[in-house]
Amino acid sequence: MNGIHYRRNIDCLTSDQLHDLREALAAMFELPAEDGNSFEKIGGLHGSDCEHGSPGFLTWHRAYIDVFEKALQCCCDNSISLPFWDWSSGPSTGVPSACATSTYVNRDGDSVPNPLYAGPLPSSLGGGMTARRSDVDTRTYDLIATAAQNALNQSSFSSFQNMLNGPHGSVHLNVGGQMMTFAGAGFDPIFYLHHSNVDRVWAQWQNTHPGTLPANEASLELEPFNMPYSADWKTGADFATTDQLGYRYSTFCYFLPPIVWWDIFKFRLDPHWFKMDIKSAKLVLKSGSMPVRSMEIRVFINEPEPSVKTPTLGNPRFAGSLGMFGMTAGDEPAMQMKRRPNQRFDLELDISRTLVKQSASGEEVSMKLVPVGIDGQAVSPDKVNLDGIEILID
Ligand SMILES: [Cu+2]
Repeated sequence: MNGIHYRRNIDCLTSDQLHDLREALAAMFELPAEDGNSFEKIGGLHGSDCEHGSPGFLTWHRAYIDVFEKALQCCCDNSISLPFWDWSSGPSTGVPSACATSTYVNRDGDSVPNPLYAGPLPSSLGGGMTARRSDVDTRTYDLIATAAQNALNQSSFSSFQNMLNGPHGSVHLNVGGQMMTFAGAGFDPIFYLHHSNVDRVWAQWQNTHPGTLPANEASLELEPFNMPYSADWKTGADFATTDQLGYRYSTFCYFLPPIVWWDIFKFRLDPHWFKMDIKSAKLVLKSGSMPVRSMEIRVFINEPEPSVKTPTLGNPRFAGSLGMFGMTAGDEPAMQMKRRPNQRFDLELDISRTLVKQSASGEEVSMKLVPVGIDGQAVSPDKVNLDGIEILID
């Protein structure tokens, strides 16, 4: 297995990641039905074989979206991971904005159909595109989130599975249209983001309830997922953990809009996160170009008024610094650099220790980034070339 990839909240994807996803999905739409990676082929598996009861609800769907994710990777870009639609953490406005508009502006600046909005239906279901309902009071999603949180508190696997099944079904009904039936659901692209979240909630539950699957789940044969080069079906045990399949979920991610990068920003961590083993908490500074100017970016957590003068050594609220080694040391003109297409300059800082020490469950955490020049003076934010800042907690 070549490492673990992370599935992220669709609301936290960068515009590049969202373009990659939409392009891969649109390419799957175009593949002929007999191609095993086609949207038509995979979308149709749900109606013929899905398991929605106990045993099998969680394992079958983990297997199903794994096939879907591999098809996205196969047809386009093997760095893609299937994102999730988080309807389980709390106040939500329903369908994520990336899925809610019929068109989007592509990389060339053209307005084109949004493949996250509707998928093509096979002729057996009447052809055309999927459609959703628009008459839903989005406050319903608050009740769905509460029900999912209640499921996370169940100690037995079967109660957890049965209790998650209800809010999962409510999401199908609230999205409406093809999502309301077994035969149609797999053709609405939002299905895969929805079930990615079902699977994520299960992974969350597994983190707090370590142990093996109940025997009737582990031995259940999961048609139509066959063992490689074999006529045998895979079983629940083949899908017991996300690690064995090569992925994890980003438990928390926070994508900052540019205006707040240099202010103190506040966020609240999911209380469930504190019950888990913390694998990592990272701050990622993203840039599509090499830094022009050398500087250091210092990161403070819960420090009341951080500035270039705030002590770093021995300060428990100093999370670390990112050194940006650039082309110039100050204001002198920068040399011209050759750029490779798609080359990125992203820096990551591990903030786990400081974050754990400085925050408590459910409390607000404040963070501030302070750019400091090589002369120790403050650098004005417009001299820092960044195109995104992300906090990822896994
Ligand atoms: Cu479902």
